[in-house]
Amino acid sequence: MKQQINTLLQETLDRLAHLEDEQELERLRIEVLGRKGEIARLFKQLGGSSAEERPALGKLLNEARSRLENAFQEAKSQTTEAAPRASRLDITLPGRLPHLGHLHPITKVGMEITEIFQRLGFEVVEGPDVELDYYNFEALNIPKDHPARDMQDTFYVTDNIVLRTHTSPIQVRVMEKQPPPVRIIAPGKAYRCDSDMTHTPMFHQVEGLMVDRKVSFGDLKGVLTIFVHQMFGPDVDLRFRPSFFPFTEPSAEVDIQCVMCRGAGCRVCSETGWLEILGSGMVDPEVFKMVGYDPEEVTGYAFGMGIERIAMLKYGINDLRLFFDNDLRFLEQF
Ligand code: 2U9
Repeated sequence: MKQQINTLLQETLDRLAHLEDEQELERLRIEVLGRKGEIARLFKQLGGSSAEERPALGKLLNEARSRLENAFQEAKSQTTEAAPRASRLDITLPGRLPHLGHLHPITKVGMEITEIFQRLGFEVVEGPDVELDYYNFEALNIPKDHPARDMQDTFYVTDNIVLRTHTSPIQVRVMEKQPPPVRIIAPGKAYRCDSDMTHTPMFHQVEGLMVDRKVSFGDLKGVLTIFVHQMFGPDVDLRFRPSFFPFTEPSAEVDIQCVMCRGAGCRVCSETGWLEILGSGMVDPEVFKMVGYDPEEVTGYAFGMGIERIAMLKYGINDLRLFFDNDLRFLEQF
């Protein structure tokens, strides 16, 4: 009987090592460890052995049973772990392509604007988003009681530090550092405490500045006309409409023919046929005095535009919030 126990143990372990699947494993378990299996049969047989032999044989049989139980347990855990993984893997499937991103439409339009001016000889300059009150307001001829300084419009960090409300302080810093001539383009973020359908607390601007002897309003009109034609197409009409800014005199806003109705009048242009795209003007002599330039010697023009607005008009987007939602269904169209 001892021989039978050892043979059963050895043969079963051997068969376990060569099993194909979980069903075969279960069949073998029932055959060996089941209620009417080989081990049960040997326990029955134990009753027929002599009283001297029985304790040793019983011990041997118990050990064989627990070794087999462990071996079956081990084999089962291996097949359940391995099988689903193997059946899930189809090596003939094509691989997944990595998702390629691209620049944000605001970044792209900002680059497109600055590149047009770079081709006209303007140099790109950047500056800090957190600014001194002096560079953001004082040096730009915006006095202490000017409405643009209202707590409602400006994010104050301290009494004399603000989040810049426009990128104009960049131009002030450049003029303070270098003598004329100056021909620069200043792109960047601007911040205003304003949030509704058409305003976000952070938005993007591109501003330009040209200073030299004998720079005229005619030069400003020429450069902005080239810009509009390169940005919106050579057939798009534009007009200069008188306006006011504390840092330019005279000042003008530029309108383009409505991109939706081509000037016929529609809801987008409030039936006027025109859309405002930027502000501009001749640099106020007071601004030149602040940076140490002689307004009798030099003149200059400046302009500024919101990138979100230009992007909305160029691509016919009617909701500003789309730029900030990060919804890939929108972003993937650019
Ligand atoms: C210096 C001198 C003059 C920059 C200018 C505007 C007109 C203008 C607005 C357009 C839409 C801001 O984004 S917006 O809300 N900008 O209308 N900006 S002239 O003039 C300067 C700048 C710097 C030293």
